[in-house]
Amino acid sequence: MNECILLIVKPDGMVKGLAGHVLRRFEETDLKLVGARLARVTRELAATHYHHLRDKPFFDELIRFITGELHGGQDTVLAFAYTGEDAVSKGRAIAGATNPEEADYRSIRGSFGRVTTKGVFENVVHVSSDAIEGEREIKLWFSPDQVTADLFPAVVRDGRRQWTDPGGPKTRTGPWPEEKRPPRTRV
Ligand code: IDP
Ligand code: MG
Repeated sequence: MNECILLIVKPDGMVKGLAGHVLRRFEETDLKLVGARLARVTRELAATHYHHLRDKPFFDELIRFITGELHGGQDTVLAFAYTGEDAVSKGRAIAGATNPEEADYRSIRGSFGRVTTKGVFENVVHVSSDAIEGEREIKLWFSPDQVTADLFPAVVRDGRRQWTDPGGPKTRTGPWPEEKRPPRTRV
């Protein structure tokens, strides 16, 4: 099945100089790179991205991690959009299991991740967990003009191209928060 995924080199991967390694591993697949950007991770973007984990005890620490607070203020990450056959399973295999201690030692997380004493999994990369999340996340991190393929429907609104449905399909873990939707303007 053709799928889209978001890959992020998280702040720990950025400060450890692993961006090139991560990109190399993905270059070895047949997935097509359709978007790349250096993104600043604000608390709002982080909370929206990890919306499904908002009730977890480690949520605050996770937000501090992904915004770079735990890595010397590394507030930028590299974000990539890929598309291709079985992109989710291919990408997740390269990344490894969420918990670096349980990840295959040949995977990126198994090789370079760690569990901190505060219990955060510093696991170097993010890879979308399924195609629905892949769509939601790519729409969150990229505008239609920042990807080189027509991945999802887009419209011109307020003079610029935007995703027709910014949130994408609702996730299985809860509804898209209503307050995060940009207000619809009448033409
Ligand atoms: P995934 O990144 O493998 O898709 P998710 O469950 O979506 O895993 O969790 C997002 C991120 O939250 C993980 O990559 C990891 O950094 C962190 N995380 C998830 N579960 C735990 C946990 O039980 N303890 C600490 N950190 C966690
Ligand atoms: Mg996930």
